[in-house]
Amino acid sequence: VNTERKLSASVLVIGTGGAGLRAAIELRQQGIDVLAVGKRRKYDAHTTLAAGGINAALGTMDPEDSWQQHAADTIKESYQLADPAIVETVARNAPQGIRELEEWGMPFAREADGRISQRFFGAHKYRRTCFAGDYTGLEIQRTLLRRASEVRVPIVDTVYISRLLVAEGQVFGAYGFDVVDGTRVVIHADAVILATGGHTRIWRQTSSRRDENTGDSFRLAVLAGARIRDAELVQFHPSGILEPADAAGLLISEAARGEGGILRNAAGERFMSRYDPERMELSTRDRVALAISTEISEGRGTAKGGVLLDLTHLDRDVILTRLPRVYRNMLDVQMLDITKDPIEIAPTAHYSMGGVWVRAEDHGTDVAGLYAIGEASSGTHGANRLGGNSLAELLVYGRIVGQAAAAYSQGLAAQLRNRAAVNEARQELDELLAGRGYDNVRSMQRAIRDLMTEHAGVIRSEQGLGRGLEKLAAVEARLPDLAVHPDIAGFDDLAHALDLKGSLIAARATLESALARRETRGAQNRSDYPELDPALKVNMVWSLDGGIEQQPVPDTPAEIAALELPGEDSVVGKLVE
Ligand code: FUM
Repeated sequence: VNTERKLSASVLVIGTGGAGLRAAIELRQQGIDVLAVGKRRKYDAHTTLAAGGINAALGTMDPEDSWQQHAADTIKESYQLADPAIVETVARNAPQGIRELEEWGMPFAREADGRISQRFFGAHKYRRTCFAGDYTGLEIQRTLLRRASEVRVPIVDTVYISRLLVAEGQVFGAYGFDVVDGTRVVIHADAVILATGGHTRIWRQTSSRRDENTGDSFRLAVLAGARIRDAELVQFHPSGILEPADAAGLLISEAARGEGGILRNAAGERFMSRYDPERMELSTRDRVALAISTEISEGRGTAKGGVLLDLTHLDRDVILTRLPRVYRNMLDVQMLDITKDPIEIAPTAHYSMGGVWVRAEDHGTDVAGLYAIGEASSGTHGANRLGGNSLAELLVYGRIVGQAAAAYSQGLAAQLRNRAAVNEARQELDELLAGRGYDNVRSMQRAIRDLMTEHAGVIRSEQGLGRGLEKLAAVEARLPDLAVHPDIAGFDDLAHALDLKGSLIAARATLESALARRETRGAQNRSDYPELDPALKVNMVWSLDGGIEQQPVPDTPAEIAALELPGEDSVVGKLVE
């Protein structure tokens, strides 16, 4: 253990995607000593995949828009499960987030007169989605990295954090290792910000790449004593590609429908007219995803098990300037020219709307000094996320959490250290590396992805979820036989073993919470409970040993509720089979 490297910072940020970077920038701007660490290269963070846009009520295209309307649309489409205080904070402050990005050089698409362009995304009353082609996340990541470098944020993007260091309910740092050479790292910090993403890689058809969104946040948080809110509320984006197998689930941005793309079944029928005749392809994501699943399961899908997204009627220039990534990706992975042929798609696990339980005011958790932001956190999206809201959320709360962690660090009377907590973290890695097992991570991850796809996909039932839990227990039982073999190439194998442990916890939290939510609401479609239950306007709050607590969601302020678009929070049109 003499090779352990000791690092320290006032605030440690874990995760170097958009959320982590925005928080770290804020901390540096406040003059705080910060360190940002990540398990994948900073130019390749998952944020770079965010495509179609970021929401803010700027009113550049539709001057009637307001932050209050943005909040009302978000709460309405969350099926009343979003925390109104969090939503208000995001909607009210999103325009400031956009202005900051502009100042830092973000190349937003603009109208001829210089206004920032805003386009329609599903279920928004007005055009409020700002964008940079369909590379919005990539440009945001580049912009934040430039700014981080200007304000001198130290970033180490080869460190895998295996444990948060906690004693007496207070965090004091984290433990991990360098994925290249295996050097152990003890990082002491007053406060820690978790920006470690979600858990959508535990489904087979997913818009997350290998080794990202593997449930790291769930594991780090619950082992530290924090809780998870609404793990079951996972957004299935309507459009992921079907093949090739190693790209299954790759996202086709909602911008494709925002720009006029049409969905058809194998018979050529524009089927959304049967599910949401008013909003059609721009209905809410949960409805479009379920409509597609229903078409497929009722035999109206294509032979490969998808439906068709047709852009061939769009102007070629629109495709090349506003959907360049979709155009290029489809040529790259399928040799398909989307100006000439439709794309075969099916729903893809896309976003963890639940995550670590956080307070509305500062995204603090149950553990003193521990904060969570971005996809790792929860409370903004409820049971159905509006596309474009997650990028807005990470900018707004990145700033707020940075300020809160700075204040916490500065107000701390004494710095905590605890040898037992460090020893426990050290021992976990020692044991994994000493293992003499014969089982392997990849096949266990595959087993998790298979069972989640089969039993916790777009449509769920008590029987299926129960079967999923049985299969999960069988995978958990294999863990003692896990083989971990770092090799000349590096310590990826150890990282993957820890990813697997995170995925096991995330899968359990998801299955148990989905079982407990006996209703159909947003992304949770229960074939055995096909109605929304007003008594379940609650968050399912899951902890490692404590099971699930149902927490009522606070009421929406009257000013915002009055702006919600008419229509019951009903399941009409969802056709759950
Ligand atoms: O479809 C998309 O471009 C995704 C956007 C989002 O999930 O926010």
